[in-house]
Amino acid sequence: MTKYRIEELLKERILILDGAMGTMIQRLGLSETDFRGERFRDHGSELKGNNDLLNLTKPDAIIGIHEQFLEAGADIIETNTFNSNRLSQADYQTESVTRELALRGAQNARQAADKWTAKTPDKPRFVVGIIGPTNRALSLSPDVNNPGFRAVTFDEMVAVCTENIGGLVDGGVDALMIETVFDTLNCKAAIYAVHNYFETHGVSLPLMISGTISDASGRTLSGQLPDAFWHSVKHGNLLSIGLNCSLGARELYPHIKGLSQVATSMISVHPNAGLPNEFGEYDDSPENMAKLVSGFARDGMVNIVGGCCGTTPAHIAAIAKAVDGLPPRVAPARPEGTTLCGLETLHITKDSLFANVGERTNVTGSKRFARLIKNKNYEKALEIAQDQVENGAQIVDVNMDEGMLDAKGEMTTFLNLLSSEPEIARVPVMVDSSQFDVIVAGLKCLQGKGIVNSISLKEGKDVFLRHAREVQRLGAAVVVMAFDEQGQADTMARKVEICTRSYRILVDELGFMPEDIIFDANVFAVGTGIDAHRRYGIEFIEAVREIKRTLPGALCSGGISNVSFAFRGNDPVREAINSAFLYHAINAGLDLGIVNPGLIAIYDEIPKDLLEKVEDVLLDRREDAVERLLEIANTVEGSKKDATEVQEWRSLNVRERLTHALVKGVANFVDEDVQEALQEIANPIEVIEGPLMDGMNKVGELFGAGKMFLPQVVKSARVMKKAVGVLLPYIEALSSGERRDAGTVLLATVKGDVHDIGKNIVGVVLQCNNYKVIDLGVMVPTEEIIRQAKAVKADIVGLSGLITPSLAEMADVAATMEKEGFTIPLILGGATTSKIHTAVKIAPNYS
Ligand code: THG
Repeated sequence: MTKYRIEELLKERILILDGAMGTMIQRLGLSETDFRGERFRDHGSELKGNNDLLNLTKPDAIIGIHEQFLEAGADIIETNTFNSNRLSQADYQTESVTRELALRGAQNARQAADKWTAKTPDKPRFVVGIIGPTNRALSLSPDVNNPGFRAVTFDEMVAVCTENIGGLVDGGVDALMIETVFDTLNCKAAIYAVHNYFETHGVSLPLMISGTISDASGRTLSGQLPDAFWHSVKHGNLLSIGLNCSLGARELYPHIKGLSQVATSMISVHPNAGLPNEFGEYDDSPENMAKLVSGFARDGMVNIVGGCCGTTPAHIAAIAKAVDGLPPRVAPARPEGTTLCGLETLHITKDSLFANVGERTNVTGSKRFARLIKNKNYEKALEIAQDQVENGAQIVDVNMDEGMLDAKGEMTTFLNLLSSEPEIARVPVMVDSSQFDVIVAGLKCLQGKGIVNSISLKEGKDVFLRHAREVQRLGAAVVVMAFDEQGQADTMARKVEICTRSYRILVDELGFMPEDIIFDANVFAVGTGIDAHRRYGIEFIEAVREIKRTLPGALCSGGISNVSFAFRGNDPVREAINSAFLYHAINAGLDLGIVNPGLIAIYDEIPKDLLEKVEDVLLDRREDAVERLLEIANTVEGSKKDATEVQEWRSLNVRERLTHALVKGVANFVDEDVQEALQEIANPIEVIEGPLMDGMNKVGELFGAGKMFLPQVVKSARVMKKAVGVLLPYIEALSSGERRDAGTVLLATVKGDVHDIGKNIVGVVLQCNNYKVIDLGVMVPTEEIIRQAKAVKADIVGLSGLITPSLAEMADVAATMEKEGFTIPLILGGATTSKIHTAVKIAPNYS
């Protein structure tokens, strides 16, 4: 059911947005006196260039421009309010008229639109109120020496937007558009302001968002990829999302395509008239631009099209004509699973096994992190976050709850610093605190879609609802603990009861997306010697199974290291308990877990006698389980165990040692072992194809069976890379002899994916076999692969990817190759690829 007229029309056809206001105003050649009018004759500072001021001082000029665009065929016109906010008006010392600028801007556009609706009643015209990005960024520091500094706060930005929104709504706009978003956090503040305004004023209008891409990196100024941008703002209940400005239509194509594939709202695009020439002018002709923009429509990617900088009524008329009769894009269905993001996206689906959350950036969970924060050594504290990400953490948990710390201040400082580290900010953040105001402070620093850890019914339903609503407005997923007015649940029945009640409240009363709910059924310590604790492991695992079965869409998580608290000080035993627990919990359906990513033993590698005793405790299998584990716990004590174990595996033969090093991710003996293997095998390629691939196959097998986790695989891959590095000079020496040309292979890791170790190894092997390999690197968009495949006359294209969304990218490359008339082989590889998926989903795209 549609709520607004504009929504109805968007189902029928592509709507036309107007062109650039700024360029049109420039053409009028107005003077300082014109800008001032009577009212600002004696204003203290220069006013020329304050285009929004013309809403008051030259309304007829503005209405005239609106009319020209309406005449050209625009269905939707944008108010002249790009800078009608206090921060931008401060440049002209005209802050005091901010609200009036927005109000009059809306009224001027309204007047023009109504006049044209009356003229052409079969073609109603709409006014969209423009909320500009302001001149400050919430995710970026203006001071290079102080990356944690911010020139504005989230709450200030909300207040600034609210004033703007109030004027626009009172002026009678039909919709709002948060435009030219260069920093997603600014946009999230604007969304917050819009929804808050609607709620407090009892109004509701469609909301549109249009971001801008800064440069060839294809990212926003604050570093996000377009799909991450969508997932960060989708909570805004949007009529449309799109891109405008910065680049011309040609350069925007792949980014609009990316957005179009993920966004379930309408898609808009209003590009510049090309890229600026050396004089800073936009000179793409109406015909050329119309051809490009109608190409978007022909490819089924857009619902709303128009122009930005440099576009005139002639451009809009040409675009309107070119898309006339072309069908509007049909949005994809909402995908199954949960998508979170930092600068890049993380999808958690039924098939994604398990996502690990790094626990180390927690002042109560790590003495070292606590000490660094207390000493304000943020640089080293950030390294802990970075180490976790390097070790495979897909999310980082941040907790600053400590009596002696200003938790709110530390959370803000640390998260602001973290946003300036692209290697860490890649991943989503889990804001962990028992104080809700600390959580809110944390969310106000995140441009991506993060996770709140946690809320619960502990203080009753009203508080729960209030907290949940705030989380929803700030666009985060939420961990809900199995905790209610009666306390923390420790039996399966109570855990399920509380989670079910929480689910019903969130979904039924607040319209919470089930996939944004993550239940934590409480991981408590086992092996404490207290009888009441004996079933803690089982109760958790069974609760997970039941929650996953009965509460559709919701995820399950847990603090894994809690389970082994009773064995503090004995890391090998803790590692074994944690890993065995994780293994069983994942089999029961656990989707994510808070872990120490550098310290998870491989389930299959836990010594059998230890595993048996650990599982006796975890699964409560024997009366004397704890005593028996304690008995052997002393014999597997830390240093002793490590020393003997080291000697043991070092006495294996060289092939077995290499396999062991790969599976365990031990890099320190790689050099000598590879050299020794080379003595034995002589041919470096056979070293790769023999013992090294044997090891990697074992890793693949264990990973596939859920007995190894991503952090461990990443470590293995690193060992492999090191081993290949040792062999490379030998391989090069080999192949420098006479060389037959076997053909050219173009390799790339597809867009959205950064994993390349496997692909690099394949490249080396191919080169050894006399292929010329051209490696395009990681995150390569379809267009680039196609362009290069043509340019280098590739004989084979090889695509690589490790994560689930890469599969869809591969299908896209295949379909595009078909469209472009390629007939050469396409080969695929990577952890998530499979024979069946390739046969069913990819092969049909490419004949
Ligand atoms: N559920 C949810 N959130 C949580 C937890 C949970 N957050 C915190 C915690 N539990 C998960 N994080 C940790 C972090 C560290 C440890 C355990 C759980 C840990 N630390 C070592 C110790 O205390 O022995 C510290 C050693 C050191 O100082 O380095 O075990 O359950 N939603």
